[in-house]
Amino acid sequence: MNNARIAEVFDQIADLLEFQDANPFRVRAYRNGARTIRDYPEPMTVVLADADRKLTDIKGVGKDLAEKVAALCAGETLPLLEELQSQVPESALMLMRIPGMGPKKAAAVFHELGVSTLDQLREACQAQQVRKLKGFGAKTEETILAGIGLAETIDVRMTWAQADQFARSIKDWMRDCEGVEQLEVAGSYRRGRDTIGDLDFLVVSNQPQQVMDRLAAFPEASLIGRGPTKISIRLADGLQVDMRVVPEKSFGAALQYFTGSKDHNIILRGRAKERGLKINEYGVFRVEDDEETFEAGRTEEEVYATLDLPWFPPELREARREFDWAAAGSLPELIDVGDLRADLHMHTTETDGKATLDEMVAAARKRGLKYIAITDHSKRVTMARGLDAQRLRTQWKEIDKVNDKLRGFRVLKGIEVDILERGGLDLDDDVLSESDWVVASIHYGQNQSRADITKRVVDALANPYVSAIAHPTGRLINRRPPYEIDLAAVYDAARKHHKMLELNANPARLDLDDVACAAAKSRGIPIVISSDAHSAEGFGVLRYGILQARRAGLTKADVANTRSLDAFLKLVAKGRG
Ligand code: DGT
Ligand code: CA
Ligand code: CA
Ligand code: ZN
Repeated sequence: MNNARIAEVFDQIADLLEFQDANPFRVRAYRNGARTIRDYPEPMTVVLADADRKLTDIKGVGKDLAEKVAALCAGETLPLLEELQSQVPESALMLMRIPGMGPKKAAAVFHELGVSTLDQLREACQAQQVRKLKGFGAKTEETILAGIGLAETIDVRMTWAQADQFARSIKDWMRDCEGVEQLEVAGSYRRGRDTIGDLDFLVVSNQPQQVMDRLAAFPEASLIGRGPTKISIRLADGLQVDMRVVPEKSFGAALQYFTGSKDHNIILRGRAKERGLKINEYGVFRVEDDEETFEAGRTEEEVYATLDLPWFPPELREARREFDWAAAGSLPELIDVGDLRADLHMHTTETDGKATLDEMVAAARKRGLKYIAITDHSKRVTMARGLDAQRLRTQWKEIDKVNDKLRGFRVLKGIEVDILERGGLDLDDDVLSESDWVVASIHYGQNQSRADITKRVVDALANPYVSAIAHPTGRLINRRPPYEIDLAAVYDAARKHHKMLELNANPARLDLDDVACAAAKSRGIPIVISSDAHSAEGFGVLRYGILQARRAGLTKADVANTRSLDAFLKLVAKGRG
């Protein structure tokens, strides 16, 4: 039972409670618990095994949640979950995954139209029955109809962060197998894609049977197929794991081949052919008069070298620009997590964060950051008890006091100001002008037209005090598609006003994504990689943001929060005119 799985169970309970119109505070307790545990840097099983620690010492985990975590880790099922599941048909759960739907609306179509499957819902939408329900309308009906397709493909791919937990537990499991000489995870996981279809393990060993037996014995897994040197299993959660066992002399070739991407490999095969060579998972071979001689295979470097290519960081192997860069000798030196000196988007207990200002500062310093910005929500976000001007100014006085005591670290006075549905910002310029840093974001009116949403964001960028747009497309992986937004217009506005765009590092957001970050970079727009932390552990997500930045080809210079405080503030000042 890993943290991702526990979080999923809690989210499921929250969904079911909400479907049944339960007390919102109860729902929120499970949602918050899910987020805390998902973000927590250590497995819950480790905390449980430590006699000196208690689960309830973790902020946001009360007695009730702690008992449930312990039960799940002990392999028990939760009576509450079973009870809720018996009351709601399984197919109805799919309904609430539809973008624009959520548990409340799902309950409405279920109770009032008797709809409990995606197909029935599609029919009801087509018959224009859904728009007649209270709280729905023609527009909502259209959104739902469009979202059904997405819901049907949901959960086919998991986020990188979820797959990472499984990759780690399999690595731990394989560590006890003596036959394993070397082990790597290849595929989309190694390339750092935002979502992962399956995990591809590669093992160097002279004892493939022993290695495969060990994987086959992974707890709760089922066998999909097995050959002389490869095996595929399915984990209890549905994730497929492929493993191939190769001899040492082929390791580099196999790692290269199974890291992909497929499109990158197709280009390599073409280059090999041009040189009278053949490349596959066993190595690079010279082909002469029907005879094949082994040229390279032990390391990826030597495989690439036979094709007159440099070694490519896996994140760049997408057949995008990497071969052009290699030809020009200008492969970018990709950013690393250690390059980050700051984090510029986070929340505290003043709104929906779980750690106080002091605790966030302590955690950031412990991580080695040099400066941070506190950006709690503004008042429009009522669910999070967003700040009005008065409460914000009070928080900033606290920040002044904290800064007075600190050496070599600075807390910037910030705010995540909401971009209102009708356009304009949730706080006036007079209070914004007293800040050090403002990120603006959309939380409401996400179903508006492309023209409306784009205008709201472009206008926000024109406000002199707004320095960056947070999570600019609003996507939530597997939950909500990006809103309709014309990113080209956003880039133009950011460039014109000398503003920055956020790469939100939350593994379910990763927004802007890699492609959009590369587009922003090509227009000279600085990117800020931010955690959007809601707890002291929340900074841990920064590495997921870094992976996407690397896939975008970003260097240290492309990311604003790698700069010294002075250089960063100069950049902010430029945008403030
Ligand atoms: P995923 O699992 O959908 O997230 O994406 P990948 O990239 O991990 O794809 P997967 O697991 O199907 O295969 C792993 C790698 O193996 C892939 O990136 C490249 C290589 N590969 C698989 N099938 C082919 C193929 O038909 N041709 C070539 N050239 N390479 C392949
Ligand atoms: Ca894969
Ligand atoms: Ca695979
Ligand atoms: Zn935020």
